[in-house]
Amino acid sequence: MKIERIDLRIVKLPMIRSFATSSSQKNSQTHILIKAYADGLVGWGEAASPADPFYCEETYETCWHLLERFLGPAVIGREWSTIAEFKAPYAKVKRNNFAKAGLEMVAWDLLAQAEGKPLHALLGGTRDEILSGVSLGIEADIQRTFDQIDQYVGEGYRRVKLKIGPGKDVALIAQVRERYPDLALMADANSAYRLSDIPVLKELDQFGLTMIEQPLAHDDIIDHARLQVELETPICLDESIITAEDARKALDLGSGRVINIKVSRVGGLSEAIKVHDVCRERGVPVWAGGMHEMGVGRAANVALCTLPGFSFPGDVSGSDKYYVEDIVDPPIRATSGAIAAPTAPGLGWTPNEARIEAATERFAALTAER
Ligand code: OSB
Ligand code: MG
Repeated sequence: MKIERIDLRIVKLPMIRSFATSSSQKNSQTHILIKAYADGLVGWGEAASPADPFYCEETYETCWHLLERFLGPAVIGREWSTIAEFKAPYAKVKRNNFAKAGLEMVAWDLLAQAEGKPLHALLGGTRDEILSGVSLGIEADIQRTFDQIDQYVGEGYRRVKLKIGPGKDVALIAQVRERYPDLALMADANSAYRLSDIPVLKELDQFGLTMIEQPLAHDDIIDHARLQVELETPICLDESIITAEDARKALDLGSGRVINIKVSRVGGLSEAIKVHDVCRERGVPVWAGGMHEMGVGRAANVALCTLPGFSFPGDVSGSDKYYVEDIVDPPIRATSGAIAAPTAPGLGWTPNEARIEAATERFAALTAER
């Protein structure tokens, strides 16, 4: 297989509703869609970096720079037949994982199409449907949170994740738990607390949360281990886990009991599988996080969730949870809180080129001659 040309597009889509975390607020998403031409096939990928460097250090502008200047040129015109061979020419590029994840996704899509298999089959998936939850942003008014929970639980989603932060935590969770005593509920702090907040975090123990995601610093696994011994609620790590080695070290230290695996954060599906495998060897459950991916990136998330270690519902919801109109056909649908793994070769959903074109803010074609 040889990639002859790569089209990069910055694509902006309005969201169904604005989404706030302890670190950012958004009513649209701007991601990079990557389309590559190889051996008569066309593969797609998505770099789902947020617009601002508040979740991690990347933005869509840094992803654009990496893809246009380094990652794209490194792979164009090179022969490869495995994902390891595809990645080798850019192995010396440090981090920039959202950009790498988007490019690697293209290679997986191409490989799956060449083999005539859906992506999940290529990854070693063992389920034909995946369990789906929803992640809800911080709202100014509790009624808006209740309305969303009513809607999504009514649609069958299997668990609800609420964003929390200092001052928007114990009282919020208490009200939600009182109204929904049996709901599978968890909280995500996006690294908003410090060890000195242990008293507040311990108060959350009374609400039977399935887990609390990334309470402490984005780059920490030491303090999380100190916190975990103080809490009954399992800690789930998100921002702190960038590689499978990070996962191994965190589990050795006892920094958490669950890991959220994001394809973007770890630099692609191949590293995501490694994180899954490290956790599975130790009997540690994982689930797939999301970055409000458009249909291309979410198709990759769906494929990942078919692996056997994905025992909790993920933040991989239907297209209509995120976007007025997604860029794939048909839209990704969750029915009774489950998304069926597709049977078509490759990513399994078809990018709608007219809709993508209409939402494109910047375009560049990379070829060997450039
Ligand atoms: O921390 O998991 C997170 C969205 C943007 C940035 C960080 C996070 C999130 C989500 C949304 O929680 C997950 C999704 O539904 O895609
Ligand atoms: Mg998170």
